[in-house]
Amino acid sequence: MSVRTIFLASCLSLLSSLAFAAMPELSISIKDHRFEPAELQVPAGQKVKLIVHNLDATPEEFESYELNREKVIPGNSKALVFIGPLAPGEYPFFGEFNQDSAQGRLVAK
Ligand SMILES: [Cu+2]
Repeated sequence: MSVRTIFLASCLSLLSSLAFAAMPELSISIKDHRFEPAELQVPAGQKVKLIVHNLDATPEEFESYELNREKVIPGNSKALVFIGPLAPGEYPFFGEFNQDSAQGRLVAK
């Protein structure tokens, strides 16, 4: 094995251990065109898995300019949104199909 091969092998094992490291998982629901909870705390500096449960019968779109994410979630289903790593701060999001009521924010600490 060359030095380069050993280097690549150790990079690969590092990558796979990172991939299997527990990623913080958070759940949020959409009900009556509102997010519950409307504010979520997330750890700063880490990738986070957000599970968005749409309990309404109608589709909603999770959207955030600050997070650079948008995802349509059909009625009565769920979707995963991977977020971060985020700098500490506040990141508003909204439901694009019901912006009057569906408003929320992530607070990264
Ligand atoms: Cu959109």
